[in-house]
Amino acid sequence: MDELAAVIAAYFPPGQPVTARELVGGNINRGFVLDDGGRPLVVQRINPAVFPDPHQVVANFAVLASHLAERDFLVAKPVSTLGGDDSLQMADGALWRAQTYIAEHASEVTAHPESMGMILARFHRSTSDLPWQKLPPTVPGFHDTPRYLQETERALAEAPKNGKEEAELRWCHTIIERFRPMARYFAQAEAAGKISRRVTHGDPKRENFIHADNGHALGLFDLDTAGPGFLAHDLGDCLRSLVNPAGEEADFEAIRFDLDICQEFLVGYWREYSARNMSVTGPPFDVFAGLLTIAFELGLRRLADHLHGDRYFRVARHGDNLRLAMVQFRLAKLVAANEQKIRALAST
Ligand code: GN1
Ligand code: MG
Repeated sequence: MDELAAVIAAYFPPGQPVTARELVGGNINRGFVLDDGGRPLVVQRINPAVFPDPHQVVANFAVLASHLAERDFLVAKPVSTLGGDDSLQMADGALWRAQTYIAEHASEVTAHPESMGMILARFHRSTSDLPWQKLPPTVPGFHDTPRYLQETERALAEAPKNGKEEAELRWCHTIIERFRPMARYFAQAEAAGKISRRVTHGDPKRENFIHADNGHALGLFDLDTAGPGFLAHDLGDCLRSLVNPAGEEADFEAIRFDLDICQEFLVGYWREYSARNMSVTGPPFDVFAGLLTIAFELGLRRLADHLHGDRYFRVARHGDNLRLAMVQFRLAKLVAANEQKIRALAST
């Protein structure tokens, strides 16, 4: 890949050979760990099909990383090119940026939900004094559930009938019918003045936690979608990823909902939240609604992308986005079936 050679030349002095290892797991940006035997770097190509202004991603990262570092919250730090630039622009419009490398232990250790709850609460506490206006949105309409619903329904209506996916698409349709009322829940709460925007992480899934060797969470990766949002969305996004221990890539049949994990996470979150007397604006966090909405929304986003020909989420083969949509829809059903238990946990 010629582009990668140009990136290496921009960040490493000539002389030492540099090894490159591709990071797996990112759905949007391609990333590599580059190492010349000194200090490894993570470089990423910001996908302009998803982030219309990749420079905004770089700018937000600088603002948030320095804000968090001043509060001793562990995040990677931006790294400039040898020439002192914050990113590297390619002739075709793509933008590469670099950050310090922090080892990813998450897949090798048993995750510790209570510590993840504490870390997410610390992130929220640490950003409670950062005005959200300092982090303009990097993905237009991110977490605008009614918009995703509309786009998905339009794509479904235009999908060829009697295709080989007919049974799957019909099943998705019944799920959408069932959960459609949820799509407006947060928009209505905001319009009614019940919740307000603040800085959120935007993607606090299991894979985005930095872990110690013993499995305890220490900090967060991936500030690309950090910006104005609702706390309940962050809580819901984190929980949707944690309460399904099989993972979002697992087979449909393997998906389950683990109430104990949900409880452990919330114990950690509330402990950190109340111990530090965090000041937040807005009403009580609706954990159940956040969890259900985000699982449903991610299902909609995957399904729409499948029907549009996989333009947003990187997948190995066509069909994967449909399968991953069905995983989220199944999770949404399991969450709904556990509503009373989740509400009981969230209110203790
Ligand atoms: C995407 O690229 P990645 O894996 O960090 C997506 C998130 C989803 C996530 C699901 C910009 O994140 O919203 O929750 O996939 N990011 C964007 O795994 O859409
Ligand atoms: Mg992300």
